[in-house]
Order: sequence, then C-alpha cells, then structure tokens
Amino acid sequence: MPVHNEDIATVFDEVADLLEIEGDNPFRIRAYRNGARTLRGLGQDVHTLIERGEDITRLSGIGKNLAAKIHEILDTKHCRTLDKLRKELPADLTELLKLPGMGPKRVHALYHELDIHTPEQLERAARDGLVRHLPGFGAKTEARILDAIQAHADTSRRFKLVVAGRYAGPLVEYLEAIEGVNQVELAGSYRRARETVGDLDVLVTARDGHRVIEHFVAYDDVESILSRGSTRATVILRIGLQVDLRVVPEESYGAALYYFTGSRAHNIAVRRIAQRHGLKINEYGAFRGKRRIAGATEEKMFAAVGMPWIPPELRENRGEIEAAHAGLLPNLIETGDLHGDLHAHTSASDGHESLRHMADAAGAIGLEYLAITDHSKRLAIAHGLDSKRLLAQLETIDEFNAGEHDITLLKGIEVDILEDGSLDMPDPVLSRLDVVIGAVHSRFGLSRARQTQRILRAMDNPNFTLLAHPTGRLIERREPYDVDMTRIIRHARERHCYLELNAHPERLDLLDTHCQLAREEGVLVSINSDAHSIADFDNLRFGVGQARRGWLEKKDVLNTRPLAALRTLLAATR
Ligand code: DGT
Ligand code: CA
Ligand code: CA
Repeated sequence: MPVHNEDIATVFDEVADLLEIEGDNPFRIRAYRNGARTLRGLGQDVHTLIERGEDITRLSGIGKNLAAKIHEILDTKHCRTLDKLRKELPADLTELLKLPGMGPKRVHALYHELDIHTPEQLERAARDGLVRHLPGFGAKTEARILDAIQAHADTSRRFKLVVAGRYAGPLVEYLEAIEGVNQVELAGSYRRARETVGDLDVLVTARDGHRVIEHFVAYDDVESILSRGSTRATVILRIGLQVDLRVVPEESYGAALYYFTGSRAHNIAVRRIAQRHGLKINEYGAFRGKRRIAGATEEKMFAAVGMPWIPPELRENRGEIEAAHAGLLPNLIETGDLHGDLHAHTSASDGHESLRHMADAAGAIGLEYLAITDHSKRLAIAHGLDSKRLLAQLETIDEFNAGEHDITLLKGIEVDILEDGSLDMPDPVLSRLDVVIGAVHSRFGLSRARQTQRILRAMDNPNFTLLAHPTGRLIERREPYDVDMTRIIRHARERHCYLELNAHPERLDLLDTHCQLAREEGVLVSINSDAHSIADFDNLRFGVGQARRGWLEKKDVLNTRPLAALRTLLAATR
C-alpha cells in the first residue's frame, strides 16, 4: 500500500489541530500546517522523491523534524506524535472540528472551559446558553453552532474526485489480483465523474462471493468494517473514505453496473419507463414477469427499454433520457481530442518549473501547442509579471519557437480583472499576445450586479480572449462568487470570446451545468490544465470528465482545434 502525500498531510493537519486544542506553541502548530500544504502542492509523491535520493528538507516548509516524521510515516504507517496526542485528548474532539465555523481555537475554549468534547454536549450547552459567555463566542455564534450541529447531522464529508482516485486505483488492482475474480468496476458517482464522491461503489464479478469479501475486508488500508455479508460489504479506509463492495454473478454484471452507477434520479426515471414497457429492472437484470430479458451488459439493459447506451457522465436525469429516445445524445469529447493547452504557469510567477521544462513536458504528452500564461503583477503573492518581465518572456518564447520542437508555444498572460473591469496590463502589451486570459482574483464579495458588470466590461476589451475559472469556486473550500452566468455566456458570444473550463481538480470550473449552457449558446469552452508543475498536465483528464458531464462534444471545445484553426479563432476575438 503506497503512502500518498494526502495521507501524510492529513496526519500533519490532525497533529496541528490537536496541538492547537491543547494550546501548544503557535510556531510548532504552524510548522505542521505548512508541511501539510507543501505536501499537497507537490507534483509527485514524496516517497518517489526519497527513492530518487532527494533531500526533502530542501522543500519549503519541511525542516529536519517534519522530514523525520515523513520518514516515520512512510516506514511504519504511524506517527507517534499523533498517537500520543490522540491518547491525551478525548477521541470525539476531532468530531467537533468538523462542524462549520469550529476551528481548534474554539474547540480549545469549549474543552478547557466547559469540558465539552462531543457534538451532543455542545448542543446541550448551546441550548442552555452557556456557550455565548466563552471568550471568542457570543449569542450569534451560539445560534450558528446550533444550526451547524443540525445541518451536520445529515451531511458528511465528501472527497474530491482526484483524491478518491488515489485510493480507488490501488484497491481495484488489489481486488483484480484475487483468484476467481473476473471484472472489477467502479460505479456510483465516481464513474459518473462527479467532482466529489460521498463513497466508492465497487462492483466485482466472481463465483465465490465469500472469498472476495474475506480478501476485501483484509485490505491493508481498511480501518474499520461497517458490514460484511456473502455478497456485499462496507468498510472505511484509513483516510475516512467509505467503500461499498458488491459481488454479482457474471450474468448480472451489466444490470448491477447500471443500477449502482446511478444517479438515483436517472435510475428512477428509467425505471418508470421500464414499467410502461411492462418490465421490471433491478440490480439482477431486466425482467418480463419471471423471465430475465437482459442483464449481462449495460447495452442490453438500455436496449430492453428502447434506448441506446448512455455514457455514465450524462446519467443525471438532465435531459439525457429524452435525448436518447430522440437519437440526439451528444458524441462526448475524449482526452485524445485535445490538441493543446491554453493555461500554464512557469517559475516566472508561481509555477514550479522553467518555461523550457513545461514546454518539453507538454510536448512529451503529445500536445501540439501550449500557451504560457503567468500571472500579472496585481497578484503579488504569485510574483506576477509587469510589462517588462512579460516582454522579456515573449523573447524567450520566440527563441524557443525558433528551435526544433514538437510543440509550439503561444504567448499569453493570466491577467487580473481589476474591480472596475479593467485589465492589469497596458493594452499595447496585451495586443502582442496570442491568448489573454482574464481572471478574478480579488473582491470576491462584490454584489451580483457589480461582479457581473466587472466581468462584462473586461470582455469588452478587444484583447480579451478567455475567461479563467469563471465562478471562482474552490471545491468544498470556497463558494462561487455571485455572478449572472447566463449574461456572461451571452456576452462572450457577442464579443467572440471564450470560457475556460479550468481542469485543476480543486476547481473544475466551469460547472457542468454551465458547460451545457455554453454549448446551447454556441460559446466555445477551452479545457485548460492551469499547470503549475509538470505533473499538473494530468489535470486535463479531470477537465474532460467535467466537460463530458456538461454534454460537450469535440466541436464545442476550443483547444481541440489544430494550431492553424486555433489561431483563426483566437484572432476572431479582436
Ligand atoms: P455519492 O456516493 O453520494 O457521491 O453518490 P452516488 O451516486 O455514488 O450514490 P450512492 O453511493 O448512495 O449509490 C450508488 C448508486 O446506487 C446510486 O447512484 C444509485 C444506486 N442506488 C443506491 N441506492 C438506491 C436506491 O435505493 N434506489 C435506486 N434507484 N438506486 C439506488
Ligand atoms: Ca457512491
Ligand atoms: Ca454507496
């Protein structure tokens, strides 16, 4: 079982949380948090670096102490510091941290002043009006806590698709290696490529269910077993991710895969249609009376209800059933359709690699072109470029393109859209670029009217090509800013500019429903990696997954065009 950066970062976060609850030294706490952030931002697993003989104390935020902890976790899969802290503090305290608005500081106060360590105790104390008197609290906070406890009862943690994938991949390999196992397939929201998953649903075909379940619950990464039977089991992995496993016979494979892929809304709508045909469908097959008329493949299941196979990403009951009946299903884009990438950073701003390395890496995965789009100067924390530094970069790009390479670099910038809608770079400089990506990085809290106006104005600049990460949301971390996306999409059509689908797994922004809208309005979408490191080019496949959820075909996506055709489209924005 490989240990991933995410595993180690999770340990460091928990250590930091528990130290803060104990009231430990702030520098020590911050060191763990910085270490976790560094690990999450690394392009590759830290054990790979170590195997290559690299000195990890050279990574920012990783000193001798944390490096030793990393080695300890890699070698023993344990962290003694964390084990000790967990023994010192009541186990439920971390449950309190999961409540929105409840940081370690507040948990510290609740624990030390009121001896509260479970959500139930907190609820009681809040109802009794005891919480408002604590330092850093108040009557409003107390009311919010009560709301949060109630809301928390019916929503639990979801995992980003990329994170779930890191645990799903090795688990599938493990299951495939079990004797007697034929197929192993991930179903559920993971197969539909939703941006987050609540749990993993794994389907296995095998004769001997017992044997598969025995092996499954013995998997090294299983922390606890919630249930186990002869054909199904549910476990929780150490990272906290739940996995549902079902074992079905070969002849029900298609039916079970269809049923457990969902979504629920899609399944219910199709089941209704089946009933009209006098059929019953469940996870074992499609039945007319007692006779099974389909079940071995998904295609046959769909055929039984008079439909062609529908790609999993569309199964949300958002029009796919009607489209299937009418023969109007989209021919969805695939990763291989992409010819280039229009958004990447270098070490000139906040990227980790030189321009040359980024270009070579993009060429190596078969891209025909790559736009270099570092930040503009307003984004000071990202070391954004002013005109002078940008002009120097343009010369480097000319030199690169004059050499013998498989890939062509395009000149670009990710320019800040300022609060009044102007762009953070003079027009004469922008006019020399191939790609001008406008981005909102500040004042997320503007009113809907002002935020929308700000973006429309930016699009009015004739140099503006592409709107970066259009809603600004960070999955599970930051809500989208409030804008009128319909107006923005229509304005993009009028101004002949384009929208980005930012493929960074924390963003996946455009949202799927906005992709659908862009397609209906005839506005092209560019699926961009927003790469800050070489490994980030892998983001593109998540972007394609999201685009497929948004019904996009090859023709709807700007960067499926070969370079010559792309240049024509980029010029059309001016
Ligand atoms: P998640 O895990 O919250 O990200 O979302 P899903 O879609 O993976 O949902 P999950 O894991 O609860 O169930 C997986 C699929 O199994 C779901 O999409 C549809 C199917 N399914 C589960 N329970 C039912 C049910 O009671 N009725 C129907 N029609 N389908 C169900
Ligand atoms: Ca699921
Ligand atoms: Ca499930």
